[in-house]
Amino acid sequence: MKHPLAALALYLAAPMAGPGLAEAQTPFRIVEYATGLERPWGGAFLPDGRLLVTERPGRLRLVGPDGAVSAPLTGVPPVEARGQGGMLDVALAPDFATAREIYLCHAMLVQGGALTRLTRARLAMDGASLEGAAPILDAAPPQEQGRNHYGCRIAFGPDGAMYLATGERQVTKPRAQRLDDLGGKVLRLARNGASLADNPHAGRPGVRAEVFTHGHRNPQGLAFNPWTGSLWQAEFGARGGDEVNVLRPGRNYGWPLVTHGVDYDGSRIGEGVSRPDLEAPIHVWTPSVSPSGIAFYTGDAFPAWRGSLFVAALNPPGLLRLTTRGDRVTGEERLLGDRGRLRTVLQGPDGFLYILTDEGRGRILQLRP
Ligand SMILES: [Ca+2]
Repeated sequence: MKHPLAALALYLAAPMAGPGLAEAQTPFRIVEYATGLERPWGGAFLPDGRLLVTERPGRLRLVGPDGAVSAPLTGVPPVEARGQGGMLDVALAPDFATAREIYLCHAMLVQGGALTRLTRARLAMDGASLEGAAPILDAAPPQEQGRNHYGCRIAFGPDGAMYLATGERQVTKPRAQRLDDLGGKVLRLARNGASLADNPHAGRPGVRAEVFTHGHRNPQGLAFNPWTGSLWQAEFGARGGDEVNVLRPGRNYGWPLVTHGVDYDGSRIGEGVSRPDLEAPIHVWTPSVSPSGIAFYTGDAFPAWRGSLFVAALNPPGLLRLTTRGDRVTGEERLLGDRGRLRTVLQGPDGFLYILTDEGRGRILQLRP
């Protein structure tokens, strides 16, 4: 599965612009950086430049700077790989260079059903295996029915805390509004998966103290804005109503009480699009784009893109570039509409963008000037 860059076709980008959408302003090339990955979902660059990437059926691999894909790592925990579940996100501890610690978010089958699980492990020095993989948090309660909406994105904050987005598991019972339930939330955690003493609901009886924000449907995008320090999040609505939110501690983001979308059969959900006591999204997509992973661009390779939030969209496929000012979205450009379903976007240490495609024969695309 070795793919030397020299042997790869280079494409001149000619993104199609839909009605009312801006043409691509910044020229870039698309390089097929790596291939042969089955439904890659999440990734993290190691300090040595290699990319640790998950495959949804339950694997982890390392992709070298030359695009060579390693054999699956050993010591990886089992996952529940049905429906939208599987091995989903991976993140490095902030002190990875010395601690070798990584975090995995994945679906897991336990007594009572399936849930979103956070697992901690160490990456062996040779990069071929995980050591000591152990679960540190289950987004309880598990659910017998359904294998969708796990959420499952991990982000570390400038405050040193670990944040985990969990889905509401697509049930009629509104889990997202229950504070004794870890589904449909963004959680704020210590490195061992425990809640932090200064969490917004700490010490409240009957409430899970891990909860940072609630009222989320299926959040798969989570990234700190490096300029404002705020935590940005993207989540799927039902039919329409996909959202970008700026998360404030203890706030309620509304699902399923308010949404800009409707149900898949066209029926109304909840009470309308907004309510004064519920947080409104800062950006909404109707019709849906199915936003998964997000990344702020801070690199030097594309100076015109600095300050943008990139969003990998599954359906219709594309890479969305949101221009921002402070904690606001000021514009949107749609790129890569013809490259298949896009699962997530990462900024590489070289300032290039790396995009994981959601395909059985999945690829990593590299955008470079
Ligand atoms: Ca909302």
